[in-house]
Amino acid sequence: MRPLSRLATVTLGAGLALSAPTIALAQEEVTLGFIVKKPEQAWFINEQQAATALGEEQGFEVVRLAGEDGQQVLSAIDNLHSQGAQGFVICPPDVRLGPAIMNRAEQYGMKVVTVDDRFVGPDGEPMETVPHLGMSGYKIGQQVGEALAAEMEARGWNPEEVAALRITNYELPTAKERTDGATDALLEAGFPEGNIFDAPQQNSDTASAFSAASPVFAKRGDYEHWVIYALNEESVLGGVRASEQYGLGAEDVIGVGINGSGAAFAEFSREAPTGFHGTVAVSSTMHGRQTAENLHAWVTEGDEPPANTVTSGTLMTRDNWQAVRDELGL
Ligand code: FCA
Repeated sequence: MRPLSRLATVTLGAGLALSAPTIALAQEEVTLGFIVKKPEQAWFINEQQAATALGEEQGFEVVRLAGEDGQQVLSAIDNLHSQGAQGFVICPPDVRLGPAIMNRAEQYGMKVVTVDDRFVGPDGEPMETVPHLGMSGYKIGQQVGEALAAEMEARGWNPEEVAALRITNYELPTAKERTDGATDALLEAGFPEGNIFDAPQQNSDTASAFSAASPVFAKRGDYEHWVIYALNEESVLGGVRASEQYGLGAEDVIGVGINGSGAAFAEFSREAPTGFHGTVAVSSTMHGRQTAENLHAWVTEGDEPPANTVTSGTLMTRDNWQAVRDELGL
């Protein structure tokens, strides 16, 4: 039952009309939106599919939408309203859109849950009133740094002669937490701070990372060995592709990403190894399913989800990726 038809008009004989509430909310059809910033990326495809699958099991509808910029997000919310949706899960294209998104959602009486990227309020702080589920960014970043240090050691590299390409995205708090965690773990393992070079990316995808990384390799041609890290594996792949353009081979590069999605599986499936050594995998299936479940319980039973849920990761490499994928239900 859609909100517009919630008040059914009952016609009584000679032109008399009565409006009466028809069906109670619990029996109503539930429609939830799932809006993502990068609908073409495997991570987000999987989240949306997992939410849809849960809806099929539990009898509610999930409308999957793209929100690649502020305008598209607001239109997506309007669209959801016209479909009678009671709420949506969102990974916003820019966390500072939080107040505008909440404003629109509240006009329609919709409930909102964020996934992956948490809204930031006008004061620059996370919007604590919007329930969130996302990675434990700093810890997962540390796992990346530890994996890089371990592989450098396994290859017998002298850290003094190794450069680190740190692809950054400081606009996005979870991204900063992740690269900070990786940096701290590298420093802890004795990596020289002066050998870390920044490549600020404009976005969170492979193309923006490639553009950011290329000039760094061009300028630092004196290093033969590189480690590469970023907020996600798509960006690390951009860095690895850029390193290949500068003639660096798989044996000269150690890239470790984050996510454990189709982008990493495709890389691990290549016949010859590349500089993409591994990725810290997190269950996008769980992120999609859990946020949809939380929102559904909120809409139907009034159970407000926890303010902030953080998830953990497992290192996935060419050697174990299929086993980790199965374990995480990916
Ligand atoms: C951010 C990144 C995604 C994924 C997600 C959990 O949104 O852009 O790649 O890592 O966090």
